[in-house]
Amino acid sequence: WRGIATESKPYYITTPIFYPNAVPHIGHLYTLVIADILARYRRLLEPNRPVQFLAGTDEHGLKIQKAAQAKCLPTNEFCDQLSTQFRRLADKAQISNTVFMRTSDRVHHAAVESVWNALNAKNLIYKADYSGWYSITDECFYTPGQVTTSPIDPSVTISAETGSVVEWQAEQNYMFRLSSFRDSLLAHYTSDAGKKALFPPQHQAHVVKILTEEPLEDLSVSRPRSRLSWGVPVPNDPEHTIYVWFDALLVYLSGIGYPWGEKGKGWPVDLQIIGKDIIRFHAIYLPAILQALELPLQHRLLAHAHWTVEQKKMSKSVGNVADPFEAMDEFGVDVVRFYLARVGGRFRDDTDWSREQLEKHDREIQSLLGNLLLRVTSPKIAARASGVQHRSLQSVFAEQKIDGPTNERGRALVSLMEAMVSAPKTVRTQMDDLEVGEALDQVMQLLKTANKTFTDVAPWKKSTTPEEAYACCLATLEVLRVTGVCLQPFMPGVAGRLLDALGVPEGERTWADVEGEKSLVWKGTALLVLSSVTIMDLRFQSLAASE
Ligand code: ME8
Repeated sequence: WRGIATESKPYYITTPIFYPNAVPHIGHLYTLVIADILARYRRLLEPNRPVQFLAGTDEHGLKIQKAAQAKCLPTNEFCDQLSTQFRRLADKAQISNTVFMRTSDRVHHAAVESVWNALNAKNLIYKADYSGWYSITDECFYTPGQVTTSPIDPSVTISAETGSVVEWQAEQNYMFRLSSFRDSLLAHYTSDAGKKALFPPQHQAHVVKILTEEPLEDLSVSRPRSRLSWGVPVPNDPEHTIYVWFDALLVYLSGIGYPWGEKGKGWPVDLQIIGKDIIRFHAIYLPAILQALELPLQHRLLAHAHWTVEQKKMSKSVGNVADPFEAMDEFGVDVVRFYLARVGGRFRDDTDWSREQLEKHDREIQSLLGNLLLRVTSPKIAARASGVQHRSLQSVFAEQKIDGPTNERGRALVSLMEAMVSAPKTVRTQMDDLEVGEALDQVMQLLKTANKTFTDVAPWKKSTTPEEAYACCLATLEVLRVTGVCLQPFMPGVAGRLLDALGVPEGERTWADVEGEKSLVWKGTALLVLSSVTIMDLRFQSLAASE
């Protein structure tokens, strides 16, 4: 497929665009937070490379049309009201999206029309009689093999996969020649790059299975206007409206200015975050459309599992939802973000939303992070170490004031320093592998070690030498600086305040400031303290001086 140069293009990351048929719930916040963590991480890693981050609302289709009717509101007004709620959610949760796209926007309509015309010109769209089972909740047709009789009411037919009610419809539709792309999609997903395209890997195998075993039929991409009037009219045939998913998937193009002529401003997408419920649309339909347009495919797709309530998927249609605004008002934005990432960061299993767990995670931040900062900056501790001549950890160790190998306190400090020096690299590797939960685990583990070391070395005790107390404080402050930098993507507020308290300048909070040359380097039994630690040194000095 004709490529667009990807070097030095902005990093492009997206969330799904949500249906504004009801107010947002925790599931939507979760997807936004995961995408935001990865976007913020990318900015830390490559501070000079812009990140384009798209979120938005998917405003067309029968589901929205019906929801507006039920509220006796004009559809556009209904969408305005609810789209605002999704935007407010993103703002409140400190989501750093650079674009918030609504599919009702004229710019988006123009992009959809342009894609339609391009595919039509290639004879990839045709008109045909079509019949199938339509689900308004899922906004898609199912084949007879994909539906079953409802166990509750045998007169009702439901989707076997989602359980939503379906209705038989026979009509004239425009069809997209999806079937022609089966081989090229399969070739993509079995190529070296394509093998890594879906994460977690189980989805890769599943999509390959679908492409290998299921008949990939052409896709109905319009509905008669008599059934669906809320959407983009088919160019030159206003009696038909473009199918909501065909329209919605093109937001990833319209959101960065498609049609863009020769050079895209950021295409292809580097990373898309979606729920596992919409894999088929993103891993099969969108790549087929992109191949039809001769555009490069998305690089990676992260499909996460669901938040549940009593083991049932939290959903606007079911109404079993937890309110993200309430949670953030009560616990604070950072605590909710932390909980979503810590519990939901493995993406593989569904998780029940639990207030108790939220409280537990709130306490975890307090005890591991808040208390450590309080302990290390307490006047009593500062007084103990303040008599030590100001110098780097390296010299304290080098002068053998601390006996690393034989003294228990020395050993504890040495192993804390080792853990601290290796943590950023491990965290980076895990973030690059999209193992967000593992990465956060690693940071919390380092904080645990630091807390334990502080207790073991006990700088407040007379039996601990002033040199040991001094080294313990410096090492702890350095751990706080490193974890503060690493935690910025997860808890921008808490991490920012921590780094402020430590006196770390705004311009020294990138990944390069904690990993590599600028960070501490542990060599044998000597610690080479580079410029970044001097900041901690000075901070500690000024804390001690102010007592
Ligand atoms: O599907 N747990 O919109 P939607 C985790 N408009 N994530 C959840 C969730 C849950 N219980 N419930 C929803 C649509 N989500 C289409 C998308 S994209 C071109 C069009 C999240 O409002 C998750 O990301 O039903 C899921 O994929 C998305 O919200 C579905 O939102």
